[in-house]
Amino acid sequence: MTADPATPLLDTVEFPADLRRLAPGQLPQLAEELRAEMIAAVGQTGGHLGSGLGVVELTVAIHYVFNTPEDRLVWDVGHQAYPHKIITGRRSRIRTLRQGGGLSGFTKRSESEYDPFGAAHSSTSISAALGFAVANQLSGGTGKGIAVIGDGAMSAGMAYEAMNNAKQAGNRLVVILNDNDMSIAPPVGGLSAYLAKLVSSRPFLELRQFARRISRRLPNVLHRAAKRTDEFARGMAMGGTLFEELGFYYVGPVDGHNLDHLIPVLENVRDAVEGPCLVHVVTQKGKGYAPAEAAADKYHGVQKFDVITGEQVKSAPGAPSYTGVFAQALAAEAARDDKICAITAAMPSGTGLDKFTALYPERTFDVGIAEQHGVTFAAGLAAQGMRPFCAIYSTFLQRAYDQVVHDVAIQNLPVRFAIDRAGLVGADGATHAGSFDVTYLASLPNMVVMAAADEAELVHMVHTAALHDSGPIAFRYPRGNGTGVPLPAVPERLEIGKGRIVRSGTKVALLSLGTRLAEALKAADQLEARGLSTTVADLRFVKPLDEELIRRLMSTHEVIVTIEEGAIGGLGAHVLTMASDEGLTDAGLRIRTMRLPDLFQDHDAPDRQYDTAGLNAPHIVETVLKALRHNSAGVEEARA
Ligand SMILES: Cc1ncc(C[n+]2csc(CCOP(=O)(O)OP(=O)(O)O)c2C)c(N)n1
Repeated sequence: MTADPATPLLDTVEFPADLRRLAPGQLPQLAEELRAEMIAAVGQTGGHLGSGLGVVELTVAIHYVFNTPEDRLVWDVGHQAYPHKIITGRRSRIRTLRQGGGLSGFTKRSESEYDPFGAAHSSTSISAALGFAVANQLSGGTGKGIAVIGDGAMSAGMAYEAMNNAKQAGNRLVVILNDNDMSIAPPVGGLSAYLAKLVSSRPFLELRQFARRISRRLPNVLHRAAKRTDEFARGMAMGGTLFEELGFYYVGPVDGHNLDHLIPVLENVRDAVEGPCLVHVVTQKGKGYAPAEAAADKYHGVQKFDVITGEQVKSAPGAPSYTGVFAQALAAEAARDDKICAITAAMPSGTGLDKFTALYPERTFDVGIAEQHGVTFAAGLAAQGMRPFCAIYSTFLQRAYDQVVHDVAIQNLPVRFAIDRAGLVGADGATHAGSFDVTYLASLPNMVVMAAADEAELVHMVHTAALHDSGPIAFRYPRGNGTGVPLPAVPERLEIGKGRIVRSGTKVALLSLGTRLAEALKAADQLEARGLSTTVADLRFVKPLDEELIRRLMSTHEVIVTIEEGAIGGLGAHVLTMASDEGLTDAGLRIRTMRLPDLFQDHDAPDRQYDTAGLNAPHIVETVLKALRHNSAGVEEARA
């Protein structure tokens, strides 16, 4: 295709079919335009930057060579898929990324047929691509399953579980290992050292070398002996790769920014390889944008930024973040107790543990993207007398649920769970929301579950957890900044299972768990203004529940409303169960529960998310008025 030199090539490419009409020689220019478009868009929206920049050429090459969407392309995590979105019909909406009603920051099935599988949690791509490949095999479809997985994501056990089963897919499965030698932070562990060795011990693969190897792989009886000799020789020379041992044909390393190498290698993988194939592509995170190249970890995810300077928009100085307060409080505990140690699953900066590592490197463990291992590792540490804090986001702890139940709770081991990003998470959307931790933890025998109402409470909870040796204990706190309350100079040890009255009244009792307390207090002001005397309690614990306090409030108030930032099955369920077990509802007590709605809430601005969820002060007032059968003017209606 010859384009008008004045027209950017990217303007001629709305879908991969347009891309495939270009000559190979035009692809580098297209890649540069795609990179510039992505930088400009993320400058306006914020979001994931470094990972997408690193796969611009790879994105172009995959769509050029493979027959997407019939070939099912699965991006692991999906945070690197912005260039993919731009050339799969979504360029006109790319500046809506992560905004309410706009494009998701990850792949999403409902967005495009080019996103055959949604993601955001890592290391699922090989399993999903294998599913596509095998389904096609069974139904006679011709499409392949293609997984693009990063070296960080490759540290999770699930990737190996999938590879262990891959043989059945034959050559319908292609795994592209995108090795940029970075997770969000520098990668950890034996696998990353192994990949580095592979890359340094072999020259980048070019078509010529690949073709030589492929010819030896052809299924020709005459070549079998030679093939065996070749494999033997390769094994002797550089060791059979781990991936070969798992049944993959290993190709690489390939320079992931050189389209002259990438395209022919992928074409050969598409056409000539017999079994499942793993292409090891080496890329640079942040490629082509100097500030991101210079600090790949800082530009993994960004705020809006100035494209010329790379400077990110700073949020107004305000209260410290919950994450920062947690890290500081934990460091203070570790200073007085050398048994305290901390575990993160590849999120040292996200959990604040980077600061802890700086002080106590020998007591911090980054286990890689391996939440399951992290939890059982903590259980082992606890069983041997250490006091481990597992700092894992609510959403990622879901992956380690069996370990929480089987390895920690059943054995009643004192593992401390610091659960960050509990509740709604704004632009990261449904996949990252911490909606379920109270439900899945407070149903477990032995488990203590707390929720911090503000950052001062968080400090008390870290202290309480540090001193709690009799079994597992968890505390949850949200994304973002605290309320600005002063932090305690000396942390308090909270009495397990005891809440506190924050404001006393006589008619309505609002039972709050966690940071909706501020809205409950606002609602109490508005109810008082209507002449409805309101008590506000911060329960602090959902398990064990402060039954004595709740019983007292139930016997002295007309309406009880529970408020929490979690799904059904949390505080509301525990309070209702207690009330009905004790027959407290028999006398006509009105109990209402306010919680997250029964839906996966899309990405949006946090305040709008709370409005959608119905968890702001006006919703609380409305709920109370309805329960009292008042009309909106506050006048009591006749009871039915
Ligand atoms: C189960 C799970 N744990 C943690 C994360 C948070 N996370 C998002 S991207 C990422 C790093 C991924 O590294 P890699 O696969 O190498 O991709 P890159 O960003 O380097 O392209 C992590 C830890 C996640 N998405 N899923």
